[in-house]
Amino acid sequence: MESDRPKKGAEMRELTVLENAALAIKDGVIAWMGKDAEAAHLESAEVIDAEGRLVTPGLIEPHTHLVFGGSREHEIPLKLQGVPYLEILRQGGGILSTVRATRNATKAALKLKAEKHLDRFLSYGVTTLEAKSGYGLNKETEIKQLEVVKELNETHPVDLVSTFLGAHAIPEEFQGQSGRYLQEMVELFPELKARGLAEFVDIFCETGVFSVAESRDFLEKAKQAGFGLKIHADEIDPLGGAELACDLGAATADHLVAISEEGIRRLAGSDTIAVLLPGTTFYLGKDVYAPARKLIDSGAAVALSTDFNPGSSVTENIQLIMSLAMLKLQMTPEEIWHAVTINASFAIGRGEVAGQIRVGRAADVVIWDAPNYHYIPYHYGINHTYQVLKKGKCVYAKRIRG
Ligand code: IZC
Ligand code: ZN
Repeated sequence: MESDRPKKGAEMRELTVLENAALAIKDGVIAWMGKDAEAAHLESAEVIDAEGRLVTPGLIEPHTHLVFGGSREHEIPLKLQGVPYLEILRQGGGILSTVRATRNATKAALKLKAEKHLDRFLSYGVTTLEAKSGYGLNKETEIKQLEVVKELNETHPVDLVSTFLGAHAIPEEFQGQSGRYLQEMVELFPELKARGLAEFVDIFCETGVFSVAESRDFLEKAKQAGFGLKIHADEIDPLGGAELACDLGAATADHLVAISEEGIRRLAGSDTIAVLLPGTTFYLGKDVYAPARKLIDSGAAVALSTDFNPGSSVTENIQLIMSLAMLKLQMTPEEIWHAVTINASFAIGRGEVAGQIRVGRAADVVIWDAPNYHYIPYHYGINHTYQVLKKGKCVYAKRIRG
């Protein structure tokens, strides 16, 4: 999948498979790859025999709400009664319920909990992951969340990329005053930049949350302050979030279930990556999924993600998302592998360092308990990882009994 830019449209099906291959790792970096038969000249301190298993780049997860307090299983009865996601939020539940729990949690408790989720992502083959704030909705707690991401990045094997999502909802104390609230969040930009607490700024552009006009103004200020841009766009209602992402040169437009024809055309002609989250559509019980085929067939670059969060997609299993992409988005296995590796890496500003097995790059690779790459989305709902290597070191291994 070697490429210096994301793969767009039909390029997402150009996948090279080396059969009977070997990979040499030196000082955590990929030093050589080729046919096993040609590897005899390599001196090695340690040999890992993959015994015919599939080896791929470590997976890149480009959209998670990793750090939060509490959980929302108490909202299951409302969900089952058919109360929509945005209505639960309007009643002060949903995101706002998680905000209360996150404000009440200590930093140490948040970190311990986020670390558990991160360990689980790693076990599923993720070696680089984006994490958003957005459950503080005040200066102090947003910073507390972002500090957790920064500290975990220093200690945990998974590399983290941090996104400021202070514009995730309007907190109770600012109801009816979204403009004043966004101004508060803009005031955080200098500190976030100075302390390296966020690389990207994101906003939930949706009916009853933030309008397209508010999102444009907020993201323009973020761009001026030097952040990369992301948008929760056209998830539930077709407001024009995808078009806005293109206007602003955003790195990604995420969700896109309700994207317009014009939005598809604009994305296909832009450098903005479409991040699709079919696990969310599944978990919200919707029948209509994002138009992945139209996006790819029009020439857009697509990435995939769990959208891991305590409300609308409660799973760290990115392999399950690969199955949903096959079954519900009609993506081919080749497209799916691009969407969880190279395209996802470019979606979070790591296209130059992660997402590809390439000589000179960090050896972030997964050995799969699977005979070929079609097999992962095919055998669904379980974990296929055999070993996960981060910078050449085994950081996860499947336990077989005992
Ligand atoms: O906590 O519900 N969609 N934000 C926008 C979310 C889902 C996360 C949540
Ligand atoms: Zn999200």
